[in-house]
Amino acid sequence: MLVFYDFTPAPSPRRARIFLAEKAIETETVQVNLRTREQLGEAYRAINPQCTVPALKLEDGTILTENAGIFAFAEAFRPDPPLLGRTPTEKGLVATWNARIEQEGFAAVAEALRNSSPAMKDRALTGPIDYPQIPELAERGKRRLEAFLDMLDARLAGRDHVAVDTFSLADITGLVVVDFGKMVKIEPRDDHTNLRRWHATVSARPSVGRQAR
Ligand SMILES: N[C@@H](CCC(=O)N[C@@H](CS)C(=O)NCC(=O)O)C(=O)O
Repeated sequence: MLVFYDFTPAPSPRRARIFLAEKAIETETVQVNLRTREQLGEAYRAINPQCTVPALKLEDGTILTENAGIFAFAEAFRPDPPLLGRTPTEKGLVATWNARIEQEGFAAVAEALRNSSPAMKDRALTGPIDYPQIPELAERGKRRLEAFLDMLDARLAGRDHVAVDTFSLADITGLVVVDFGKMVKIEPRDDHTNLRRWHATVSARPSVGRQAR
């Protein structure tokens, strides 16, 4: 049995949960409580020295400690439905849009939240080393997130999915980032009509519906 190291309220493991659910890949789940800093304790460090979730332990004991590794494994392990693109061009587009959403969206929310939340004092970055918060980065992160939502709304004009014509990893990452933005009180505006339409559709998928957010 695969073992999935999770923390249900956190956005990064949510991406993996949705991906695995789309593929109907079953796992045992171990919760790692980030609120009590269990990720920094000795037991979890032995699983993932980078002290982050998600992680996925495979049947042969191999441990994948990055979402990117989990997605690559799951797509090869169970190719259907394809979530990383069907053709060379589609694979290129899905990887491109996923990277943009990570860099322009996910990183912006993380920057805003981790540099402002009192609960994350000295935890401005993930990992075993403590880093102090920089309030200016929180403000910059919020501005970047607003620009990201504008960009994604424009991309979704006349489209049902972010990267290609079918649901893909880029939609999963986009959905998780839009929901993560609520943590810094930034949500799609009323005039982000494309983004709102897409968000409602992807949120209704069974793989997403049963995930906590
Ligand atoms: N590169 C990682 C990032 C994972 C990540 O940032 N996880 C966060 C939860 S969303 C975490 O484990 N945080 C631990 C901490 O804040 O110390 C991936 O996407 O796999």
